[in-house]
Amino acid sequence: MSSLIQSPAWLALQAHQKVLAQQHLRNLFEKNPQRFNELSLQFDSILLDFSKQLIERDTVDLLINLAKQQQLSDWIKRMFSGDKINSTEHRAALHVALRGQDPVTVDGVDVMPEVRRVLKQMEKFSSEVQSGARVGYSGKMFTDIVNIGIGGSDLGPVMVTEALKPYRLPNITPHFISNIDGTQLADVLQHLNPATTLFVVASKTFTTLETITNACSAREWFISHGGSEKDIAKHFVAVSTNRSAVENFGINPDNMFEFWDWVGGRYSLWSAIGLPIALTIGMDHFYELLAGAHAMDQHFATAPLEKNLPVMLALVGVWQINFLGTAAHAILPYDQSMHRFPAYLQQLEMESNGKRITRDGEVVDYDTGAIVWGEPGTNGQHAFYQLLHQGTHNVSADFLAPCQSHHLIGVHHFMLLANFFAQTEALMSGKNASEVRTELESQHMDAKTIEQLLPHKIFPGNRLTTSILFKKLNPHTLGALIAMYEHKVFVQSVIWNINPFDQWGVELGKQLAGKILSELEQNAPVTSHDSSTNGLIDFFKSNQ
Ligand code: G6Q
Repeated sequence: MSSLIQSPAWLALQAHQKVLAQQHLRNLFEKNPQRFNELSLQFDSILLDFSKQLIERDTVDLLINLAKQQQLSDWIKRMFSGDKINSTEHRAALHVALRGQDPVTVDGVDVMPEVRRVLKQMEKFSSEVQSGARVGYSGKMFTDIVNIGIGGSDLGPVMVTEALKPYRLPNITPHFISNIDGTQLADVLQHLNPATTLFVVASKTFTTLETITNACSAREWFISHGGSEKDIAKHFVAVSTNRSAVENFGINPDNMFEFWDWVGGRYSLWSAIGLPIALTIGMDHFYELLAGAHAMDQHFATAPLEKNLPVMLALVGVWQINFLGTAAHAILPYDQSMHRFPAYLQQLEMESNGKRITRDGEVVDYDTGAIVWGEPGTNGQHAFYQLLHQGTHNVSADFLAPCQSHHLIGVHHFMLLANFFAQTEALMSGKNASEVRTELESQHMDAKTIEQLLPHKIFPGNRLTTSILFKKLNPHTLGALIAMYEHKVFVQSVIWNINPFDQWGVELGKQLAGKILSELEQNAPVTSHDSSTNGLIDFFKSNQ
């Protein structure tokens, strides 16, 4: 058994769970009218309410003890000071420096002058594109930005440019090509004019198969649709840590925006990977996004653990996963513009904490990261909420919503939020047999039909949700929300003693396909794999 699950703080939580598991949230709310005040926190315009979790004040104290036992405060300091806490890759994890001001050193060198240099380069470039000082080969202004990247070099910019649509500048539209499936490339390019299209090839390594293949195909399309070799310098820029690979690809290094190995892919939207964001919403708004994240960083680094939003969000998650057996976690934004937020957090959480080996190289004997998925409300209500209300699996959920909408159309926003509040209340309280019976009797239903329907209409309740409300989805608030989740993931990794900053599972995928690609190109039947893989490859080849 690991020292974690034998530790005093862990055992105390296990004992506490046995008592609390007998309780129903509905009774906890009835017993304590102060529950919301005691179990919710605010920072800036963000309210975090975890009173609809199966938690009491004692639970918070016990979870804080666990965080202290795992030396959380030291780990936070280590991350902020540029320690190489990504131990398997011997790297710092310094995304906080990208939105910070204070000097931070890696290998004895202050990284901040470089951070500021690239921000200035992005500022100059994006303002030149937006003002028309930098134009395409025909002298016309750029109207379309195509970001070619995948995973961490795609999901952040996609999510942010969608979420901040109300802040988009007129006459510039972002597009994203990530999948190796040529369908996406064809779909995006068919509507574009090469003379007014700017390509951003975004890859930390500049070796990722999907991105390099898509970038080569985009270059061919550009040349075959009116551009020439010499125009490539005007229309293709790169964001990468790998200068020589960028040059080999044929992009002028003057058109390269650099970042550094201490920026993890899924933590990189704050770096030059955010260039499509700056091009789309303007650098001022990009700076506001950074400022929002920085404000959350400061809060995370300085607030007491029990008043700290990322810490409490993380500890509630640990409580759900390790003590209440809840493996699945839904992200449910009641804001259509946040429709890619669940996908973004899916990568952040599952790639960071989907680990089974501790920092000491041992196999864990407790659960780690949750299975994360989600859809915007109210769409999800008409799809998968059924399982949340009446299914057999334990599922927890974060509900997120802005108090103010950017689109004041009739009663839409009130109806949206009415659904948010109704769902979280219903998931918490459920509907018992006597309530269902009263409801059916009021519909003048006969006794036999009532008895038949009754079990189907009962809702057990006690379903765990956290509500996150914020004033308005602007760049500052979005920055703070993203940073809150980044730090949540980090806190959980500290509790579980795992490294959240590597991703060997992703690296495996990058190696495997290369070998099979050459087999697909040969005619002979394949025999080098298991019978299923051989059979599938041969079926594919015989159907070409
Ligand atoms: C993120 C992951 C992964 C990565 C992509 C793209 O943290 O490492 O999603 O971002 O595989 O990698 P490149 O940016 O190197 O092309």
